[in-house]
Amino acid sequence: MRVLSLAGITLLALLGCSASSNAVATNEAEAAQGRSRAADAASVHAAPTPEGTRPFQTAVVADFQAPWAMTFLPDRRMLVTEKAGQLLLVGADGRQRVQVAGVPPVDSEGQGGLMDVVLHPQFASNGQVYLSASQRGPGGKGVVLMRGRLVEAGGAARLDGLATIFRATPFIEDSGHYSGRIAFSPDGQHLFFTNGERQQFEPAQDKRATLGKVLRLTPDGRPAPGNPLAAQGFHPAIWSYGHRNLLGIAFDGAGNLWQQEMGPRHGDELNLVLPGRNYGYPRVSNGDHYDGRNSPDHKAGDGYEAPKVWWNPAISPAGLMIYSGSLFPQWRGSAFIGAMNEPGVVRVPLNGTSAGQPQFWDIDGARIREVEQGPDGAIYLLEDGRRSSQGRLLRLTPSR
Ligand SMILES: [Ca+2]
Ligand SMILES: [Ca+2]
Repeated sequence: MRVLSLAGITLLALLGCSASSNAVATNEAEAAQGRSRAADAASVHAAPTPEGTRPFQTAVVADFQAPWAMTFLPDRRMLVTEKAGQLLLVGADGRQRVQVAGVPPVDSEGQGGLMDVVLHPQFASNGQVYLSASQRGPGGKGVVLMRGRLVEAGGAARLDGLATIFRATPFIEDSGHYSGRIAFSPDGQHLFFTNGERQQFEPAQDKRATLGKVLRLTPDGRPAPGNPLAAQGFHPAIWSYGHRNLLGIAFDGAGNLWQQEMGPRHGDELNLVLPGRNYGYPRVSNGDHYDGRNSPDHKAGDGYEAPKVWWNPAISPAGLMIYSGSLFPQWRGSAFIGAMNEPGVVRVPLNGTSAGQPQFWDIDGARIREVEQGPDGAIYLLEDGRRSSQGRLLRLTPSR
């Protein structure tokens, strides 16, 4: 039985597809720590769509070693990060690829590595590329934001002047929950950067830590002037807080900011991000702590911002894209989220600031790490490259 929960309404849906009685609910944190816990409910794929009646067909474009994120260049080529630290410039057909030089070593232990890659909104004129990665430094490890200029010459590519422009604080000795997702505001004036709570719980509520937060920065990596909590003694970069492991952030066509995060056990969330709001972790969650402790659920009037959608059992979300293309006109405005524990991809219809019932597709059993919209309107998925997935880049186009 799957509990699908939408903005305050809990739907108990016994969905007609094969239930696995020994399903194991592992969130990425647990996988990294080598432990897992049996699900208390059989794993049932939500809204199963039988093969053959799917609205899309899938083609393999390329394959990678544990890819983490990707973005498209204006000329339709792609930049793809691999967890171990490679940044690859890949041809639009997936065939040619060159390793981009100039990326410093990253700490790829546990959940760490080279993470997100995003272009400056004026990339066509300034060539600026933003990367996030985990690095070692005073106090332990943390996620950092880097920026450099993509330069190509003689068939080679490099990032010129790559510099670290923001560091999460504090650094700690742990290799989990870095988050590290990046999104530019539609006006190009602000860069939103996610910092996970590093499996330390309380930093998500700590005013001075950037951990467990959505940050709003200038394109140069400084705390953006006018952030909503700075006058109350919070770190000046903080936009919202009380988050856990934020592995997707994106603006919709109306300028609303959305974010998804791996919650505690069975508390994965899709949130509408509002300035200055507290999203509750670790005080409240519709999931519960992995050590068995109860976490009070969100309820009206508790002072915490509740998720628009949550998942029980957990899906372990990764990547977030809000579709605006022409190939799937019926899906314009929908959020797409990769899923790793229940491997596949999820579509969440958005209507203004509310969310509808999610739709789930199994993609050959692959854990999906990243979701991207191509310049052609196709939907691109990067497999996680572990367990049931091979690290391939898949292209989804409408079924013929
Ligand atoms: Ca991306
Ligand atoms: Ca709870």
